Amino acid sequence: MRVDVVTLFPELVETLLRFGVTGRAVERGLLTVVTWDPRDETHDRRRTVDDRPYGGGPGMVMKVQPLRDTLRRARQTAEPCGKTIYLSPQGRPLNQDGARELVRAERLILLTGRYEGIDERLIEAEVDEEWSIGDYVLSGGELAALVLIDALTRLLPGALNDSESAEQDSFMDGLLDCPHYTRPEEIDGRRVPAVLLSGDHAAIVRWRRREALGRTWLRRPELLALRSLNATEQRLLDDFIREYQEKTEKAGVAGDLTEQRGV
Ligand code: 9D3
Repeated sequence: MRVDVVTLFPELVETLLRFGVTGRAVERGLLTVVTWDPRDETHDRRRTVDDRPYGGGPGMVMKVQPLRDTLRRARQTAEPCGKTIYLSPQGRPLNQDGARELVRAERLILLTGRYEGIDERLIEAEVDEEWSIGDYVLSGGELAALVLIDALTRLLPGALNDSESAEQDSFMDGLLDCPHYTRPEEIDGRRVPAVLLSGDHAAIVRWRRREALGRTWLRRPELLALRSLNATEQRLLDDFIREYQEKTEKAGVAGDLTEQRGV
């Protein structure tokens, strides 16, 4: 997969991608990232990349001409030119399903903004899709582009090693992870759950699934609503909930326990 990133901070993007899974994917030839700096497409002595907003007010808008010329140049360098994606708070919120959709592309061009953003007509004319990475305020689109590239890279065949891709076990898709433990067996009186020391592999698998379901129910109930549970999972979750309610001394109520949380 080839990703072109249009950014005022090309080094920021390049540096972070040198490490970890993304760095290895680049080494393995699975991922190519090319950066484009709109400042290189300016023609004035000051290399101006921002301009004042029509209507007034504080903040600047990215200057149109350097961005437009940069996009055109990026598209000319390789086939296919791919979709142009603008990272912005107004975009479609990225999640794992979205990442799975986007990774199917052979090539993407990511447009990142600074200041207050880019001219709306540039979005209309040059942008195919607008994506956000969540509802919080960043200082620019570069970190969002890096987050997106990282999520996509993990989905490229061959990017993860065997130990890393075990987590891709589709069974746990859409759920939070179970708790993890390593040595020693006891820390300040806190013991590793006995089942993990039992050597009973089937019991361990059941416990992990139960914990994943239970933690999702407790912390992110809306994720459970997006995912149907099979009979085994429903039983494990009911199990977790019953135990949780005993622990918290809340009386159990008859009926489907899952419905009590409105999911
Ligand atoms: C404080 C400025 N805000 C005025 C109400 C608007 C604003 C402009 C530009 C807020 C953030 C940004 C820069 N953000 C991005 O470029 C961005 C982003 C984000 O801030 N949050 C989540 N996803 C993304 S993708 C790109």
